[in-house]
Amino acid sequence: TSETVLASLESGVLRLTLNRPEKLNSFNEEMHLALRAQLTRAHEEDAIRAVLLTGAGRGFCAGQDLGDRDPRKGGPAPDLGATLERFYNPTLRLIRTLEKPVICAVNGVAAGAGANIALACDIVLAAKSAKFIQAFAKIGLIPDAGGSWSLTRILGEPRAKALAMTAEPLPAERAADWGLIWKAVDDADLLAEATALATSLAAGPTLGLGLTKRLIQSAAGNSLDEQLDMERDLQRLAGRSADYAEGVTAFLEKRPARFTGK
Ligand code: T3D
Repeated sequence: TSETVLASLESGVLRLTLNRPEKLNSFNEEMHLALRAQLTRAHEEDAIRAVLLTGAGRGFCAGQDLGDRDPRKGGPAPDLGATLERFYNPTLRLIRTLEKPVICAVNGVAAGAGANIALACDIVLAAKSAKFIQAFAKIGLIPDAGGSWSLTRILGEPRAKALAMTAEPLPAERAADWGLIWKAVDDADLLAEATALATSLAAGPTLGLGLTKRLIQSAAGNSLDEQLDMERDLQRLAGRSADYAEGVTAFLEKRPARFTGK
């Protein structure tokens, strides 16, 4: 366990709080490994049926801790390709391949890889005061942590390029208007609203929600025929789940469904 990521499990929701507030929750190696360990746990434990990711203090995450990249300390230039492969890319893949809902509550500024980790989550809520900043251009880097992929797919090239090249902060409400996130909410309501959403999803048909995630993430890379085949195959799986039987029974008995996630 590490203090850099606070973890608690309640009502099926694994709440993960990035916790280096004095550095706006920027990533050092310890926080990377702690987050990865928790996401791995979310893959493995059946009791975890949703993940809620947020940040401690006034920021969500300011990306890489640049104190760990200080060129004035001397030595050869770092191999940032290697650090992406070792630290950021596994985290991105763990979020995208987790077949359970991942909710992100962006409580404040989300910059660099911090912004793009938020955008990799399934449902993103942001405090109205939060901003998304593709900060990379300010320090001569390129958008990473999946940002070049997600921004382009969600927003298209014109907005993706302008955000990435100018590093202009994108306020939460505009991010919601552009369809980059699910919604912007009043700061005071963010955590309660995100927790309620995560709790409700954690009580949902986890297997079906996981297959839904897989299906929707495949759509952009598939033809309609491929996607129809995939819908057929995954609906076959969903149709064999206990939660489908329970959902239909509950409907016919005019009562709320009691899903087990299987
Ligand atoms: O290296 C690799 O492995 C490759 C991967 C790269 C991925 C990346 O994410 S590259 C992008 C790195 N991130 C940035 O460039 C963002 C840097 N931060 C900022 O531009 C600003 O802090 C913000 C716009 C995010 C917020 O501004 P503001 O004015 O609200 O806060 P602040 O005063 O700048 O920051 C508060 C404190 O957090 C401050 O410390 P201090 O002066 O109070 O002791 C600041 O230095 C610290 N902080 C913020 N971001 C980082 C950071 N310290 C280290 N690294 C940071 N990224």
